[in-house]
Amino acid sequence: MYMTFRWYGEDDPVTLENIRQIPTMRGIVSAIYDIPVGEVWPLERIETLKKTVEDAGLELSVIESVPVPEDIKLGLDTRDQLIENYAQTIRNLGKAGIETVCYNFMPVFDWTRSDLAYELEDGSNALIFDEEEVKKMDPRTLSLPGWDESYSSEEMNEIMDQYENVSTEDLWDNLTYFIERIIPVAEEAGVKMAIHPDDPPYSIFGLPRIITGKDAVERFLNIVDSPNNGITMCVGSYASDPKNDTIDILRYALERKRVNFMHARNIKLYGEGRSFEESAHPSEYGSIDMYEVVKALSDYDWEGAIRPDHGRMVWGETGRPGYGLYDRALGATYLSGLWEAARKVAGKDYIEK
Ligand SMILES: [Mn+2]
Repeated sequence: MYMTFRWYGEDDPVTLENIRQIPTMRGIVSAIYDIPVGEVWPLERIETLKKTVEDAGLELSVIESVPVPEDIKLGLDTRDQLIENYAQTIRNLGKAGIETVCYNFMPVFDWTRSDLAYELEDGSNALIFDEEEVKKMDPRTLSLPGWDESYSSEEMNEIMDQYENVSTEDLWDNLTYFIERIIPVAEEAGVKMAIHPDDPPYSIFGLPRIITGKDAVERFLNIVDSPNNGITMCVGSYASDPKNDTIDILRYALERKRVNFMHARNIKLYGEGRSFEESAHPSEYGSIDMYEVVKALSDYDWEGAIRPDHGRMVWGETGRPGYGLYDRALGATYLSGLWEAARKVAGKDYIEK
C-alpha cells in the first residue's frame, strides 16, 4: 500500500506543502470542483491539476470523485448523453495517466451526519451520526449538516418526489446500466473504477441505498467482472452498520483483487442501534480493529492507494469538517506504522511507490 491524502484544491486551507511534510506521504486524492456535475472534464484541466500536485513533490494518485448525475441514478432518458460525458471524462483521466477513480451511487445525499462538530471526551470535535436525531430530520424542510445546499427547497422536493418511484431494485438496474457502459471505457483508458459504499450503509430519508455490505459487494462485482470494476473499501462506512463484518468484506474483496482504493477511518458505535461517532484512527478508540485492516492488506501484498479518511478537529484547528490537517496526519502515520509492523512480522518488503 502507499499513503495518500485528500486535498480540496487551491481553496483548501490545508496546503500541498503541509501534506508533503507528513511522514510517508506519497500521493494526493483530489478532483476538479468547479465543473458542473455531468459535464466533461477537459484534458487540460486534469493536466493542470496533475502538474500542480507534482510540482509540490507528490503524485496525483486518485480522483475522488467524478460525481454521477442524479439523472443516471434515476434512470431518466437524459442518462445516455450524461453517460457519454462521463465516459469522455474517464478517457481524459486515462490520457493524463490517472489510475484510479472513486465514485458513489447514493441518491441525492452522499454522506450524512447529525452533527459535524460534536465534542468528544478529550475536547476534540468530530462528526457523529445519531440515529434518533437523523430520524427526526426531513431534508424537504431543513438543510442537513454539511449538505452543500446546491438544491433550492423546490428542487429538493422535486428530486425527492422523483425517487419515490425508484425502488432498491430499480437503483440496482440503473447502476448496472451505468457500469456496463463505463467499465469497458475504463478498461480501454487504463482507469480502475472504485465505488464507495453508501455512508451510512442503509436507507435514510426513505431513499434507496444499495452498496451496503458483503452481499452487495458480491452482487456488484459480478455485474461486470473486471479488475477495472472494483470498490473503495471505506472501512468506516461499512462498519457503521453493526451487521457488517468489515474485515470479512475487506478480505473477500482482496481475494477477488477488486479493492481499488482504501479509506481508513475508525468509528465508535454507541447506543442500541446504529449511532456512531467518528473516532481517532487507532483501534482502541473505535469499533474497528485497524491492525486487522492493515494486516489484511499486507497478507494480500496490496499495492494500492490508501488514505486516512475523516479526522477529528484537534489543537484548535478550524476548517472543513472531517478534513483538517492534524488528525488526518496522525491517522496517516499510524496506518503507516501498522503497515511497517505487519510487513516486518511477515518478513516481507515494505511495498511503496
Ligand atoms: Mn470513505
